Amino acid sequence: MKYRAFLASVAIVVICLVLLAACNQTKDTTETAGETGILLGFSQLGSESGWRIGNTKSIQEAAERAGVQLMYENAEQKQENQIKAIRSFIAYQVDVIAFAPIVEDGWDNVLTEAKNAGIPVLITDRRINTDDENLYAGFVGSDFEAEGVSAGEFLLQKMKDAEHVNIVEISGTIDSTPTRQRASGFRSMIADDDRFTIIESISGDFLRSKGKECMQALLSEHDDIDVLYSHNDSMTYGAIEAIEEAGLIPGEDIVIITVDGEQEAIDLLMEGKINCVVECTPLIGDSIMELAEKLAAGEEIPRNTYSVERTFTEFDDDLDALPPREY
Ligand code: GYE
Repeated sequence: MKYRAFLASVAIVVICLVLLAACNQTKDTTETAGETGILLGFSQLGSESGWRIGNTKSIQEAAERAGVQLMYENAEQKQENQIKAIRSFIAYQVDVIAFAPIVEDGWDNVLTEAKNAGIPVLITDRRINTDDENLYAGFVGSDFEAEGVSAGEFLLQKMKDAEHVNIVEISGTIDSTPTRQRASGFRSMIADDDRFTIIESISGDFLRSKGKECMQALLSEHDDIDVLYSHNDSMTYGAIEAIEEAGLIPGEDIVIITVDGEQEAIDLLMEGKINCVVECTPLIGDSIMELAEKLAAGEEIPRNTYSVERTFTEFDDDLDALPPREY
């Protein structure tokens, strides 16, 4: 009898210890991984533009709102840094990896490593080029082809009575999705109309300083530029400086089409220095968190989640009434 009582008390002590250990474990996970218990590794490609700064802010604020713990790495414009960051997320065994790929090629190896580690991957903002679509769960961001089409549509409307139109293009980062698709969408609208000629296209890498340098070079080579199509607002600000320094009037002597829709670009549109702003929103933080939560729960997500966007032009009569932009 005494022996049985002894065994019973040992069993009770063991059960108590197990329960205590379990409680502690739950507590640890909550403390280290935010309210939802989700740890998200996010590799941002850099901080090259106002758009990018807005994108980073949107992601950081959304993570906090959602109670998602964010491991954030900025790759300073280098693909190798993004690959390193993704490898560190894998080593850390995060629940979900998200990243904005600077260029399209060269991701297969690191994404295979993530897949082998059983970590789902969400591609944000730009796209990747891969033969194995199973290397990532889905994409969230903008439709850059549609943005290029909108830029072309505006030009057709603006130039409906023109006889001939010489266009220069300042494109974004070479081999990146927005550069490729903003160029092709735009061309698809004007290709069949031989009044339009793209006399030169050069890359300004989405940077304001390079936008200025590119425009200076373009103005020194051509004295017959009618239109500037610039792939982002930052480069456009630089180009406007160059145009003004050359004694020309932006928006009048040279029609300007830009992409992103930062507050500064909308202000310049209202001042008449820009003629068309194609919106591309960086405010995708909440969507990223929603999708990451689903992936962490083992749920399927849509292959593509696109932002809803519009185009602002000099023909609009609601520009004064627009709410302040958040980027
Ligand atoms: O247009 C530009 C930024 O990938 C859509 O990158 C993004 C682009 C955006 O530097 O301003």
